[in-house]
Order: sequence, then structure tokens, then C-alpha cells
Amino acid sequence: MRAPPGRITNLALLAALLLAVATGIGVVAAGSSPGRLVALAHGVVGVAVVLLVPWKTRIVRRGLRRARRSRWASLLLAALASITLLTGLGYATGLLRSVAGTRGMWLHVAAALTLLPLVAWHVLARPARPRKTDLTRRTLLRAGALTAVAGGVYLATSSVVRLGGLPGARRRFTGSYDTGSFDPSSMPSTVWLDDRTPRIDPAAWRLVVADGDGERALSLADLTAFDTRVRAVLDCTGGWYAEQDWVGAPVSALVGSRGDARSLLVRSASGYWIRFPVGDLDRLLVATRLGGAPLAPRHGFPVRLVAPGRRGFWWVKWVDRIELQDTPWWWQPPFPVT
Ligand SMILES: Nc1nc2c(c(=O)[nH]1)N[C@H]1C(S)=C(S)[C@@H](COP(=O)(O)O)O[C@H]1N2
Ligand SMILES: [Mo]
Repeated sequence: MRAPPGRITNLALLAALLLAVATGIGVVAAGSSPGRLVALAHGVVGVAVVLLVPWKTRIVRRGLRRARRSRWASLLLAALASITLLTGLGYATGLLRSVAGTRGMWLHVAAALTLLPLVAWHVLARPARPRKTDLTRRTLLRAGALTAVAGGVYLATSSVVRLGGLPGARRRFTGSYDTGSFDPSSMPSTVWLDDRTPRIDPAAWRLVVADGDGERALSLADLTAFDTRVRAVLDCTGGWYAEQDWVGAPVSALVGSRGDARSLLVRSASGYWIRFPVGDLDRLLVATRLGGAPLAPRHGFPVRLVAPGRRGFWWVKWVDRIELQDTPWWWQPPFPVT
């Protein structure tokens, strides 16, 4: 394709970046199969950004010749964008799983989050204003061609990964790699942001259950009396997953009258909390055991939530209260804030 006018390239790049952010957030949220499509879209959008790089480079060269003082910010932006793309591609293929002991997925997300304010500044400082006349058949054809080529390159890359037996072929659709399945001692333990393992005295600890009938405090012995087994995949947005056998009490056996409740608030002794749609209730387990043994403190002792089909950040550790509420489940920050 002949190079489009610079303004069109800039607008295309901006559109691709916005899509990359939207689908990226989608992948972080996705825990079950329908999320596959979002992950696929994220990959294709990433390739589209790479395809736009040669055209953008021409614009950047012209800009640099003007030697503006803000050029350092622009170069930083370019560097962060490259890191985001390289760590994304590296983690997806498995060619670059970690850098200096830090998981590539984490670097990808961190670079992308740092990039966002810079992109916002860049768009404000050098606005590429769309014109009504941009929406020609030609532009649409170009956009279609770019999407098709990006899709083709994505498919070709994933075939190479599969046929070449690269580690990337063994990751889940979320991008995560198996780390310690059926071997709890080699399963990583993570916190979402800055949480800490609280010191808990199991004898004094209680799980408070609040529902339409009031509040009850259950002891650890009350909970270990249950032995429902659930095999489920814990998939952390940091890029690893582990399938394990969990044993504990089904939430549906602990809560009584549901009344008109719309959500279940699950709170940790650490202050961490998350709200589930009430429709999830029958799938949730308050786990007391992992792989046949009591939970390790770092994995949530005395009890932690098991939420099959949901990403790791829903699996609240060190649970001390579950409460049915009338509040809709989406009435919470899109991701936990601690
Ligand atoms: N209380 C609390 N529970 C939490 C978190 C946290 O920060 N605090 N992190 C969540 C995240 S992001 C993940 S991936 C899983 C990790 O579980 P693990 O440490 O047992 O592997 O716990 C979840 N439960
Ligand atoms: Mo996580």
C-alpha cells in the first residue's frame, strides 16, 4: 500500500491504540471462554499497530527535524510503545517470558499503563483533527485492508508458534502459562496491588455470613465440616495459571434466605473485597483445603474464595465476611483498589 497522508496514519494509530486499551482491559477481565474473542482482537490490534510503524516513522522523522523541546517526551513515548509491543509479543510467543525475573505479562501491562498518560499528552499537544472528508470509501478500504493484513499476520504468527512448538502454544487464551498445576507448593502467590498476608489466629477467627435471616459467625471447625471438592483454574492477570483441587463449603450451603439480594460482597480480613452477581452464588466455594492440605497463609489461610471461571483477583483470600446485598454487583470499581 502507498503511504497514506500523515494525518490519516496518526488517526489510524490513535484508533488502534484505543482499541488496544479497550481489548487489553477486556483480556484482564476475561476468565472464561467468551473472552477468547477479546484476546484474539487484542492480538490483531497489536499487529495492526506494528504494521503502522513504518508510516508513523516517516512522520516522526519529520517531527524530530523540527527539534522541539518536547521531543524527549516523544522519544520516551516511542520507547514505552516499543516495550509494550515487544513484551506483548514476547509473552504471547513465549520467546520472552521474563526480564530479570519479572514476568513479561506484568511488564507489558506496566509499560502500557505508563504509556497512556503520554499518549494523552501527545494527542492533546499535537492533535490530529479528523475531517468529515476523511470518511471516504478509500479510507474504509484502507482500514479494511489493514485489519485483514493484521489478521493474516496474527494467524501466521500463531501457526509458527504452534508448529514450531514454542512455549506460547501452551498458554491459555488469557495469555497465562501453567505454573504449578496440582502442585500447590510451586503455585505462585500474588496480591492484586499492595495487600499483605494478615496475621490470623484460627481459634479466634470467624467467618461472618450475613443474609436475609441476619448474621451468623462460623468457626473454622464449622467450615472444615464441609468437604465439597472443586477442581478449578486460578488464572492470575500477572500471566500464570494453576489448576488445583480445592475442598471447602459451597457458598450456597452457607447463605440462607436470598430474598431480593442482587449481589454477594466477599470481604477479606485484609480489607480487600469484591462483589459478585448473585447468579454466581451456586458456583462459589469457601475453600479450607488445597491439594489435600490446609491452606498456606500466603494462599489465604484459614479460608479463601474459589470462583471458577473468574480471574484470580475475584478469588478473595483470608475471607472473614460474606454478605448478601441489594446493591447490583457492578456497583464497585472495575478492578479492586488495594
Ligand atoms: N485479600 C486478597 N485476596 C486476593 C488478592 C489480594 O491482593 N488480597 N489477590 C488476588 C489475586 S490478583 C490473585 S491472582 C489470587 C492469587 O492467589 P494465590 O496467591 O493463592 O496464588 O488471589 C486473589 N485474592
Ligand atoms: Mo492476580
